[in-house]
Amino acid sequence: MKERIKLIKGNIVDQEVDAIVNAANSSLSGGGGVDGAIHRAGGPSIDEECRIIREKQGGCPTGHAVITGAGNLKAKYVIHAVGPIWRGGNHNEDNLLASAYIESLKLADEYNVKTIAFPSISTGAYGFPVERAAKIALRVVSDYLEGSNIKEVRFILFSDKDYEVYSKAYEELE
Ligand code: AR6
Repeated sequence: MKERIKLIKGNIVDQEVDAIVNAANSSLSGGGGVDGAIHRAGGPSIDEECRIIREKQGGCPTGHAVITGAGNLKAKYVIHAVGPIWRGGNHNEDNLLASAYIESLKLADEYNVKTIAFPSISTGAYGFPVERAAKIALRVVSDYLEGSNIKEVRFILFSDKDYEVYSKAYEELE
């Protein structure tokens, strides 16, 4: 289902989609990168909802995702996905990254989301090599879409380099 995937160079907070995905951490306590940008643009209600989830279930384990409203953003929801910290590649990082994408998509389907935008999860502060991450992300999303009602998945790439890497992986995707 690669035809339902779009690659866009830009800032995730500007996307007009039903849901945007945050590259969060397991304590859901905010941070830099995508997380900082989303919390800044979305306003305090997102942080407040994250705090309630944290109190209820103690955060969000790596490879999982939780959903909140999107405050002042154009989207309806923010899906907070927790990707793995890169530790050399032999610590289940590939599966945990795949899982972060799949769990986000499952939540999206549950909430009847038709359009969703992902950042390149784990490839910033968490250090996952972007070439490897791009292949995994595009493969699992494309496979997942076969059985899903989601109409469009956007990957929002922040740099020219990341856009090129994802474009190459997209071309190679069957
Ligand atoms: N829109 C789209 N992509 C962006 C944006 C943006 N506004 N800002 C950065 N990127 P990162 P991670 C790119 O570090 O590696 C946070 O502190 C960025 O260039 O945001 O999963 C959290 O709280 C990179 O390519 O996420 C966690 O503690 C990609 O998004 C930790 O960082 C992901 O970079 C998560 O680290």
